[in-house]
Amino acid sequence: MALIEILHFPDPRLRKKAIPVDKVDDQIRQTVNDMFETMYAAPGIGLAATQVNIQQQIIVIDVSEDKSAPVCLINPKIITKDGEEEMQEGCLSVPGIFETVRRAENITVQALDQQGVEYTLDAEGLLAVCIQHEMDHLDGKLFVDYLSPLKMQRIKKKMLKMKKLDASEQHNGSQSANII
Ligand code: GNR
Ligand code: NI
Repeated sequence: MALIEILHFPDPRLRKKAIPVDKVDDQIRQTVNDMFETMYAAPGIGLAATQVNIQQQIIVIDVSEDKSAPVCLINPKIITKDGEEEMQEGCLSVPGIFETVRRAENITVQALDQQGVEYTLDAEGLLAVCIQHEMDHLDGKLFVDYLSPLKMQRIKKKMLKMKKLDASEQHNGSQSANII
């Protein structure tokens, strides 16, 4: 098992489109395990392969409070969606930003599990929102894309500023970072 580095907006690699997995083999299963570990460590309720610079259609999710409901979606397809719902969203690739996004309320999704077995999942509430958020990632899309251009620009500036600060702290060492 290993933690994988999560890319941050506006990294252009977050815009790459994932390709379908053609065979769920041991290497894919290893990637899924590493993604679960990375998601739980973050901590987050979902992670798409795109966020860890892997361009394959792999998603891991756990919306439970006690890590008791791991869900793996490989090559997911939304079969039906209905209703509308607004929810405050966040993203591990856009840390510290929380904004309201409107999505379908109920979805049915078909995917392969970690064993490569096809299954169908009916989802509502947070799980439905999370699946749609993760499927957007596989398509190179981020939740900030739904915001106004002004808001998006502000977030981009904030992220670039944070990255600069991070880099200078790395350069100066943690001692100087601590006394700020
Ligand atoms: O951890 C996460 N929380 C979250 C909250 C509301 C809507 C979506 C999410 S997904 C996010 C993890 C993440 O960035 N997945 O791509
Ligand atoms: Ni995200």
